[in-house]
Amino acid sequence: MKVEILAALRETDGYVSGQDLCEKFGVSRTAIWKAINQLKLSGYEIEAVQNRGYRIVSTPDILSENELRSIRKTKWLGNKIIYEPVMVSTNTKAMQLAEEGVPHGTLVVTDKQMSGRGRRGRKWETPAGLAIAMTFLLRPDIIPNNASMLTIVAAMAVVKGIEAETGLRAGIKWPNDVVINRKKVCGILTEMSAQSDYVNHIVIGIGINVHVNEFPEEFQDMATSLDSEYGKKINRSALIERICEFFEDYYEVFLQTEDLAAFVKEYNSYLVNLNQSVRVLDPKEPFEGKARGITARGELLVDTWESRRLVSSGEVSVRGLYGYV
Ligand code: BT5
Repeated sequence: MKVEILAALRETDGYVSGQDLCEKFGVSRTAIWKAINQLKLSGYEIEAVQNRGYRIVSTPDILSENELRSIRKTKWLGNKIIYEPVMVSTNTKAMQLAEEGVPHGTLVVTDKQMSGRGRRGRKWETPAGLAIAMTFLLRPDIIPNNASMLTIVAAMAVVKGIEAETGLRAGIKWPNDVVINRKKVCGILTEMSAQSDYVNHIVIGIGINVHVNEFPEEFQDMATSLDSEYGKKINRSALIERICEFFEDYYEVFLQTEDLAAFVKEYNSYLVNLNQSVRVLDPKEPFEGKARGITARGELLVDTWESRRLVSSGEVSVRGLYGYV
């Protein structure tokens, strides 16, 4: 009932009378009063005024299943929400849950990852209470080769979510880093369980530095957080909800063609590498050139002095010639 009470209080800017809440949920005034007190104990500031009722004054920046459910506007993403304060990794958890049969659209969220993962065995830092670490579990009917394009779909949803929530215009460093002022604010890791021609499930993990203000030395020059770029505190649940809404819409568009044809233009408008000199860290043969945007399959077009090359995301990283971007 706490979820429903929160949602009811949010429906209006003014007060909701205790009587209305009793009638709506078919419970006693005492039951409502108890639920409101529990919400207060979890950090919600709720004002109670005689003869007027209850009003929500402020929402704490806590991640919880109740909070996420009470603000949820999506159709299917987050139909099931798994929240735990600490997880090894939301991607690992989502993979396990997928094997256990949890439905398409499940959202896995934590406050702290003990062993968050980046690509190719790298680490991802998620300090307690300061970041977003979440994973979408999907069971799409697509061919496995097309799955990596979903990383790009997710990166766009993150950029749009950040913009909607803060007005900040983030960019994307191909393929999966969301950056602000040339520093990384978000990383995305897509993993899959598949047969040769059939996807069992895909998990898309998104890590965002929200309030983090200290980073390990090895990447402190390359990393930033939303709060420090925005200059104000951002509510993590609200941002999660925004990103989910954008992802859901984009994902449905993606499924129509199973490629990024509909997104190329918009993605390229976010691409911080566009028309920049880049170094392609191909393990076999690194090379340099000018990045010219992505193809409908998500590959990066790079013009070298002699030819145009297509770079696919599985194999390589791209760096600016003089730094991370
Ligand atoms: C990524 O890898 O950027 C993908 C990160 C995905 C993290 C999410 S969190 C939820 C889900 N569960 C998981 O276990 N993972 C996903 P990559 O492009 O390989 O970048 C990794 C590199 O980024 C590291 O080697 C560090 O240099 C740097 N890094 C690590 N933590 C960072 C942070 N919090 N902010 C900025 N950079 C970071």
